[in-house]
Amino acid sequence: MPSSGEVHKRRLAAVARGVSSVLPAYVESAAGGSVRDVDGREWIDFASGIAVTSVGNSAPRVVEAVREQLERFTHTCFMVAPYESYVSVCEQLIALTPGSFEKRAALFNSGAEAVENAVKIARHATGRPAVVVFDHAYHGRTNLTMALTAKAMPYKHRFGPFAPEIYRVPMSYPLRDGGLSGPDAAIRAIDTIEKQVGGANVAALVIEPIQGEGGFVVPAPGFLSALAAWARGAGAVFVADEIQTGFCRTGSWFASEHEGIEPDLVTTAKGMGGGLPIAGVVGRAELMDAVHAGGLGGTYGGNPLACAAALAAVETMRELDLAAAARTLEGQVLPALSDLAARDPGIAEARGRGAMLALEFVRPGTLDPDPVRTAAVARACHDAGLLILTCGTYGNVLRLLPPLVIGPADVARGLDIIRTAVARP
Ligand code: PLZ
Repeated sequence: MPSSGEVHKRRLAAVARGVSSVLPAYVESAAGGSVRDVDGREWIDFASGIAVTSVGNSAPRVVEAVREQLERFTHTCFMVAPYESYVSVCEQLIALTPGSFEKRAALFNSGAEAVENAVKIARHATGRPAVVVFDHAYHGRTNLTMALTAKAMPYKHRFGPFAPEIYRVPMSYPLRDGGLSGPDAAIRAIDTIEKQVGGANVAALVIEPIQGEGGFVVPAPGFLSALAAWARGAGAVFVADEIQTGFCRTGSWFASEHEGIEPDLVTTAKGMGGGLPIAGVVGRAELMDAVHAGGLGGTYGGNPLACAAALAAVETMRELDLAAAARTLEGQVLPALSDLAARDPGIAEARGRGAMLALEFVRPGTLDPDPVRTAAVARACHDAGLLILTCGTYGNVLRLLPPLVIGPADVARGLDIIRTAVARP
């Protein structure tokens, strides 16, 4: 096998520069909680391929289910010749998402595609144009989802013009909005919507219950429920983007549950597929079924291999109770992060839920973001054998997304590496 250095040289001449990587190393194999490169170097995995391999890499049930499906048939297109596993995945989405009302679901390939379809459905069902999104939001890289995404660099810079009828309103970000309460932050957002958009024009309000790329921002309690109540009153569709937070990541099947909200539509992807690309939109039957036959779809949406993987991933989550595993991870990791934050004036806060946890770096004594130190800490972790990511509008958040099956010893080693990296001058 060629070395990482050799592959990297070929990459520079073959792969577009716009697609970049965190590690300069090339993967040979990966397992429950670690990633190994072609040179035999190993990293503890606190990234899960950006919150995807919650059941671990090559989880036994996923491998077995995909192999079995691979041998039966690989692709017929659900819109041409349908198959049972697609229906089963939709049944699982209906059963697992909050809300006991009648639901329908549809499957797609990526998170961005799911969000686009949720917007299509909401616009079609309401006959309204406007979509409301939030500061620090991330919803994807396609033209519509770039417009929904807040951060210009690197996601939007020089990629416009963007889709119209997208309106951005203030988020609840307790560290950065003076500790505004959830209900007060909701009033601020709703006031902006009513003044600048008009409730009657809003097709959908799209929000991540805990923001991912934007900085692992956990809104103050009461924010999401107040927005959901407003949407209900205004006849707007409340869409929870649970692409990063869903499927046990935050310690329950969906993060909406922590706030007791029942979104009209939920978008899912990432952890759902156990490593294979699959996404879904699930929600109120009257909204989903408003769309005419043939109005939703795509060649690969709910591909049989991806459906087999998703069913096996859900089974694994149930069998191993990975929601409980995420809560256990929170119990092991959050106190350690909080301890670091308490002792380091350059760390403003440790926060998050379940196995979606973060540290936000600032210049000591201020709330000024410190992306330079954040990047240096992440790099020191990589050099010491821990694969970890940053995020945030200001690039100043170190985020932890371990596979939910990671063992406590690997977690402890990962935390030691973070402590050492943070302690460096
Ligand atoms: N909605 C909440 O987190 C994907 C993006 C990585 P796709 N987040 C990782 C990057 O830099 O491209 C995401 C998300 C939320 C939507 C998406 C989009 O999902 O599967 O990447 O299209």
